[in-house]
Amino acid sequence: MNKPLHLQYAEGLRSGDRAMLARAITLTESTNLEHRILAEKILEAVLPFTGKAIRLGITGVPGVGKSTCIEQMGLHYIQQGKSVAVLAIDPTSTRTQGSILGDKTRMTALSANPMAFIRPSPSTGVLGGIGAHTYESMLLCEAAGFEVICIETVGVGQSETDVQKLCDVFILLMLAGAGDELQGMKKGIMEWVDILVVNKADGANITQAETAANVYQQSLHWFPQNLYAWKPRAVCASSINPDGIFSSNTNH
Ligand SMILES: Nc1nc2c(ncn2[C@@H]2O[C@H](COP(=O)(O)OP(=O)(O)OP(=O)(O)O)[C@@H](O)[C@H]2O)c(=O)[nH]1
Ligand SMILES: [Mg+2]
Repeated sequence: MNKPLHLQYAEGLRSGDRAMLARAITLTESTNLEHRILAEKILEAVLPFTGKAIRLGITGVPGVGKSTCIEQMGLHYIQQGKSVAVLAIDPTSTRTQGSILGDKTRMTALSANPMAFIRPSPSTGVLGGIGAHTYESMLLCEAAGFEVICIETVGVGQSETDVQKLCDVFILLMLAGAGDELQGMKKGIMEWVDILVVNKADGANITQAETAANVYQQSLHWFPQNLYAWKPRAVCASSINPDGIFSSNTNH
């Protein structure tokens, strides 16, 4: 007799079957009741195998360099022998439109790497909102053995509030000299930040970026330490440069 479908999925996931993982994520995003029931059964079956990944939330306004930064970080982790899953939440619209293709193509090196899995997700039309299905997708990736999970969101909506709760480390990308302090971000986002990155600190931008990082570091002092006594930090980075994220001049 065939195994129940949810156990077939669970086994497929555990054996690292990417197509099965992608299909399971699609089930969690579905508004169809049967799909949802199947998704819940799959999640229940794989739950003991979740919770071991490093969970990173990366946010910032469109174009700040989130995908580029994730690609560099992802490749860095892969070099250290860790597998990386990226869940990119597309704020623009449903699956057929928006920047989904852009995200995929921007992370070309990462998406071509067998140690990586990149999954763009819609932020609208999903049952339970972004928090619910992103959390479930993250658990599925963990069950499939991914050791680092990066969640990319645009820092302007409700999704960040949810995403930062799901993550071990919440990273906010900013640009130097882009005018308004928080660049159209949701108010209060600074309270959740673990690492504030002034990105694009390269070329003629370096000095300005360093000044901005200092200013942000000052303002971060005003926020209370989190539960783990981690002091939020503001650093500079250049995501287009492979050494621009982990080099010593970023103090990171
Ligand atoms: N000079 C410079 N350019 C960068 C850096 N990081 C990203 N870029 C460029 O900025 C543009 C946008 O980068 P993305 O990584 O796609 O930005 P994003 O925040 O993911 O954008 P959305 O997904 O549309 O919100 C691209 O042309 C990148 O090459 C950086 O550190 N320095
Ligand atoms: Mg992006």
